[in-house]
Amino acid sequence: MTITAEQLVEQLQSLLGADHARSGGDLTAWEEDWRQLAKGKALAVVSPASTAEVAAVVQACLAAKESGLNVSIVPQGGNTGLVLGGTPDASGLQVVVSLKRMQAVRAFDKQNLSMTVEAGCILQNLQNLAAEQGLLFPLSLAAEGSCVIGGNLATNAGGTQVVRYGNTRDLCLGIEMVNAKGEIWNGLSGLRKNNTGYDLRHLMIGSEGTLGIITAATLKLYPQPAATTCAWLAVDTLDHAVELLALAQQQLASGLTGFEAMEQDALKLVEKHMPHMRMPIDASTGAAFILLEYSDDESEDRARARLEGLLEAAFEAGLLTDGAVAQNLDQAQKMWDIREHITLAQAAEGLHLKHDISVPSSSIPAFVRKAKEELAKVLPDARVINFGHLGDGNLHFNVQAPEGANPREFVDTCQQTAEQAIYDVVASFGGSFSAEHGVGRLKRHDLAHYKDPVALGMMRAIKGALDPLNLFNPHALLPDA
Ligand code: FAD
Ligand code: 2HG
Ligand code: ZN
Repeated sequence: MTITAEQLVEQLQSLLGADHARSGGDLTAWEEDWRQLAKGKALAVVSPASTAEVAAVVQACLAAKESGLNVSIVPQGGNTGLVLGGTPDASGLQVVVSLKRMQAVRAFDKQNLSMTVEAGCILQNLQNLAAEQGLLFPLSLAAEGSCVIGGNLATNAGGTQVVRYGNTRDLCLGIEMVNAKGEIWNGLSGLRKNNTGYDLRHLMIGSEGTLGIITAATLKLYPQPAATTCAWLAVDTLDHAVELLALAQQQLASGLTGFEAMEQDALKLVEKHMPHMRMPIDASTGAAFILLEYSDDESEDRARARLEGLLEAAFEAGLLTDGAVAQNLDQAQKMWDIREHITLAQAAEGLHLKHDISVPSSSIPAFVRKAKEELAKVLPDARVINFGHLGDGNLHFNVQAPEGANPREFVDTCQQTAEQAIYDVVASFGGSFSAEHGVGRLKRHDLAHYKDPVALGMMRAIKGALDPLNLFNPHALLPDA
């Protein structure tokens, strides 16, 4: 006999208590994405407190699905995702499993440079925990006060330190998860070497909630650098920015921990919406600006000397038109604050189209020229807000509605036109239409169009084998067959 939606909700409430298995009432915080791009309707929002409770929730949903109820599960962390992967659709038949109550730090292993933490730990808390122990957990992004490590792993988040420490994938030694049978796999090995077959950890990382629920992870820690220093640099072309990157990589090697680029219009938007923020250099004076971070393992004096050495060489080579070096940590933080407020300034300006692309970093200037040219042919008045992680070849080539236009209407009517213009250029440079934010529900059609069909076929085979009933996040990542 089919288990009804009401019966499933009752069962979830008896498993977790009514406070932690909510149905009805205002569930906007879980049903709507951070950008307020779309609001769905959840059958229930459940907040398990342990891995065993996550498994029990999955088993209950699986039994309902097997009985004929078309229910599915959307895992959710901090709900800061930018591609609608963590919010339910409008069917009213999706159970949101929020991991936010699972915040335990299970182990902190100073000797082996690792920590084992539950999926709901807020990223910033983990950074602070490591710092209190004199160590570094380097994953860093503007949403770090709200996003949680399970969401970071599920999206393989990038952020601002990738140039030195890699993506979230590179920071994870092991995971614990609940699979589509409701079984728990404890893969929380802190081992740095383990060649015993397919690496299921890496299959889960970046799977966007489609293969299972990550409940805990063992993460890599690093020694803290002795000193970190920043410079804010003006360039007159992106060609010079890319030459500067090559010079910085050559001179600073692994000490280069951040290399962010912002075109003038992105900073103008921050000036407009956050007038209290002071630009280190007048934003009108450069075509683009670089926030360069250098970390030194020896001393502050050496950090300053090496950064100044690089800047001298860059000025001599004619790569910079102006530059400001942070004199202390407070000034460095203010530089990062400006960079990290671009997303908020864009949100304040209104709903917009995000294009989180990557190409080889050497191709960035040519890519930007061509993409702007192609976009202008189809949407001549649209405004490009371009910034990102230049050190990783990753740009947020975002497009804002024309001045005075209705942003929601613009997004609804122009998304496909803008995407096609931009992503075709991305593809011609051998790039990716999603560098770090993922695919979610928003970019499935792009995956269908741009992903290699053989790779897509193998992805479908994996999904079919691990989640044959399509219980986990069925409308995210993989396009319908
Ligand atoms: P959610 O948004 O809750 O979920 C994201 C996806 O992961 C969904 O598909 C969800 O189903 C799945 N998921 C969540 N938890 C689990 C779990 N435990 N098990 C299985 N699947 C799960 N991203 C970057 O990569 N780099 C950036 O620099 C960056 N900057 C940002 C700045 C701002 C201001 C904002 C709002 C977002 C930014 N993002 C960035 C995007 C977002 O923060 C990241 O994708 C982040 O990793 C999402 O974490 P979350 O906990 O909010 O996950
Ligand atoms: C960043 O790098 C984030 O700040 C968000 O990835 C980018 O707002 C965006 O498009
Ligand atoms: Zn980014």
